[in-house]
Amino acid sequence: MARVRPRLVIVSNRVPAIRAKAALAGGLAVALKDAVTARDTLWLGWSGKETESAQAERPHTRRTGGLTLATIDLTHAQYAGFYVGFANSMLWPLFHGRVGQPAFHRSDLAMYLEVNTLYAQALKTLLKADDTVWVHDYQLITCGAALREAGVKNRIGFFLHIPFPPPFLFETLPQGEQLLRSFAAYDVIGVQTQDDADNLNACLARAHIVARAEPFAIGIDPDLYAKAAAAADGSEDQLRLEGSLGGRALILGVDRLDYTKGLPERFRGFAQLLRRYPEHCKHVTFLQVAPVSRGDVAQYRTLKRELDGLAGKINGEFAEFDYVPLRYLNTAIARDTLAGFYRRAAVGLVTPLRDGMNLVAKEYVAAQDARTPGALVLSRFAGAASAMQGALMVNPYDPDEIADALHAALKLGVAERRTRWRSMNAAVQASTAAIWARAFLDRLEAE
Ligand code: ADQ
Repeated sequence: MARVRPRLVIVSNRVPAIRAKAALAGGLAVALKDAVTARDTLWLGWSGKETESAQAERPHTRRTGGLTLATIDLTHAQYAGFYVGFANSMLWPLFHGRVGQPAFHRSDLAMYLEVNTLYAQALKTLLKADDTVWVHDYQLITCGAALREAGVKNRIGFFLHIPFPPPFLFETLPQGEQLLRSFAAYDVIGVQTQDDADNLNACLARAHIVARAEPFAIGIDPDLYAKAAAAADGSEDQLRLEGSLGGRALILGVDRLDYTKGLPERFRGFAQLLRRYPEHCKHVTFLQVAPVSRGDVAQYRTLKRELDGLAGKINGEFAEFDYVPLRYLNTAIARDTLAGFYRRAAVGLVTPLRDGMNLVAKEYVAAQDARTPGALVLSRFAGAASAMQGALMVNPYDPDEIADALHAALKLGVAERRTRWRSMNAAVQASTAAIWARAFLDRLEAE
């Protein structure tokens, strides 16, 4: 008989949005959908609201079906120091290996620790003795240690969605040992890849901490994408896209506007394609969808200005009165529409300078038509790269390499595209979101 699982408690920076009919929306929510719907779940996160005083002692709760959402508010100072400061101006660039970019302030670290403790205190007021607790991502590394300090004895797991840097980089983090020590609070530590596990374990070993990280590669729900992509055929958006392309091949990029995603490098690579392989001019359109994210962090605003300039420059150089080579949008696109766009694209272009996994690469593969699949050009620095043997792999720092790969991708015959796609699709199917969540929770709840 199947074991009755204890309640699942998820802690992440934000709680998921609930759409109509209690469907979960958002990346992490989609990844955890199976786990959340299969059992009673409590999910704690920040409400998105800034208040005069923090109210961790009294999280707001809201129940929809078997899911309870609990939220806490943060003060403006907490949001600025914890989220904008330490999490996104220090840990995010450092963990992605952006040498020179991280900005450290002791006051931000203090606020990070304070807010992690706040999450722990809020959770403690709601926690039952046999709950399984799963903490997510770089914003909440020390939450487990704060829970232990508050006397919590439950099983607690942690999953890091972004890469973990090698020791020589991690050691540049002032007081980094404090962060390392807090990993010891967790019963299971999950990271995306073996390289991340090796890096974190090397740091832990150097600091004489016994905890060990293991890889659990996150994935998507491929059936969802395949169905949405097939259903998009003939939809109004699809027809509009088709009409606007006028039979041209489509190269598609989809990312949050983030300096880890290699967007200027990608734009330069596309420009090199048009420069070095002029036969593609007027025959190819590059659509880059990049909604603004973390607009309150200075580096993101700088990046946006750079991309605005580059997009104008490229179109200025290569456009004709009836042809615009680069279409650059700062809006998000609904998932079902996006799935149809992936399917229409001859090339999916994914060029992060470093990425924990990169779900866009997997979504692109899942959305293809098996008879006429497109090709994927993928950075070797995405966590997804090791399993994607069928992709055309690039080092995104070299625009000429991107140009060569785009040229090769546009020239591939259908037989070779099918062979490459079959191997990539097998990888996407072998490592889905549901498999990821089950593997992690089985490990955490193993007796
Ligand atoms: P992200 O850095 O956000 O995730 P990614 O894995 O690519 O990167 O996921 C982005 C998600 O947002 C995808 O599901 C994508 O479809 C969606 N998205 C992006 N741009 C969009 C747009 N313009 N319109 C609509 N949807 C859009 C972090 C880590 C990754 C890791 C994931 C999951 O940085 O490395 O893969 O978490 O662990």
